[in-house]
Amino acid sequence: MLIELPRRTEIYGSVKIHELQRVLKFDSGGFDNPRSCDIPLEDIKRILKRFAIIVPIKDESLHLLDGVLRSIPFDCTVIVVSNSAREPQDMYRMEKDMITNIHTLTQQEFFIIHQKDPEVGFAFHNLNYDCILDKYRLVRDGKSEGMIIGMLLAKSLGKEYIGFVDADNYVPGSVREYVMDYAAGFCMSKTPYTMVRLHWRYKPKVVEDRLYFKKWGRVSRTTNKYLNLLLSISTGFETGVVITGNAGEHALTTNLADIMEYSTGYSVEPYHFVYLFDNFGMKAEKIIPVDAFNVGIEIFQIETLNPHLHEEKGEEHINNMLLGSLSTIYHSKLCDEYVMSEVLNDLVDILHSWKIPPQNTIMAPIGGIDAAKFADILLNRSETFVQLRQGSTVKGMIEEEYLDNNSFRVVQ
Ligand SMILES: Nc1nc2c(ncn2[C@@H]2O[C@H](COP(=O)(O)OP(=O)(O)O)[C@@H](O)[C@H]2O)c(=O)[nH]1
Ligand SMILES: [Mg+2]
Repeated sequence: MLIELPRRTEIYGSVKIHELQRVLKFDSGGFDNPRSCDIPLEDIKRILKRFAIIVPIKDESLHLLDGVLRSIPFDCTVIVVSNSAREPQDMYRMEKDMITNIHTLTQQEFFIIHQKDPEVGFAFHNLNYDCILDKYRLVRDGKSEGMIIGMLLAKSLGKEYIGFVDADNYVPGSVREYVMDYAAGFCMSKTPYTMVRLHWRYKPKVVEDRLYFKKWGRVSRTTNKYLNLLLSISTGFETGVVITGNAGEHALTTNLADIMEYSTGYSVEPYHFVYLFDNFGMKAEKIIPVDAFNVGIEIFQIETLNPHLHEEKGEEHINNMLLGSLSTIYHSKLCDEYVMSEVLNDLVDILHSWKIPPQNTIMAPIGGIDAAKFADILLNRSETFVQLRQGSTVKGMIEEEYLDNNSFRVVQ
């Protein structure tokens, strides 16, 4: 892959944010030049083998999920975390059957789990991670909550890289690109604490019967503006370096995943920045973990060659995302009175009875959770956990199931 080198890098405390890098060619010829970096396919492949791709899903079309799953490179392990309805129609069972079929045909490694499985809640409680649970000791609704389940499973498999792709993508080829772009970012990084965030070249919309290749949405434009403002007021130098504040499509090293905190639902992505600014920036108060402080954290922002075409979820969804995103800004340690009043202006139509944006629930780092034990509890107790491994039997597999279903086990 041929990818542009970043023109500039902003350094904020221990956090390095690289400016946008464009993908120049998917397949390159091995010709380096001073403005770009040529990453051989073998290097990308080496990353893919140590990579888990998590697909969070809630009530999406099976057609879209099918395209997404079939386009994730074979070498990656895929972990689907579903919060789809179980009644009146059991959407989860349909997802599971479809994935099992893909596995049977391709032998790619898949793991599937349902977010509301009581045993997932039990496992978190058992491992002292109650911050993800509701009052019934079930995992709360929310994309971020699903992502954490997936990350623990990835860790239990010893994966070094964890990436996310949404299930509602209309263009399977773009999903393949996202994963390759993540891997390219990891090839360029110089620290074990790395995050790669994608920026769409275009997000096409239908406007008056024509496709309009839009570049920015309302939420991303606003979130980026404020994340840059936090940096600008903190350093005294204006910047526009952040362009991926709401990047649902992102990946990170397991080392970094272990030390991050996670904000609930859709606020998870902008909070990555806020958390890193607050805890690893120039005004950080506590110096833990020391290693990440010393070696530094790198953030790559890569512009995809493919456009991003996904389900439109409507105005209420957009407003919720905006509220969740700007709440992370409002409650950041870096936010001063000027930024607060600007945020309140932007949220004036959305705040309803609240005077200030309600603080998002923040979940603690997952580094302290015993991921092997988490997976073990699911393996032994969960009804929804399915492991579909490459051509091998798995622990406790029932012989008839193996013969009938060609190497998969439904733990029931
Ligand atoms: N596991 C899980 N996935 C979710 C949840 N809510 C949304 N998702 C999935 O997260 C992905 C992104 O959500 P989407 O609504 O498309 O948000 P947007 O693309 O950022 O506007 C999609 O694949 C959703 O199906 C949830 O509560 N749990
Ligand atoms: Mg979407």
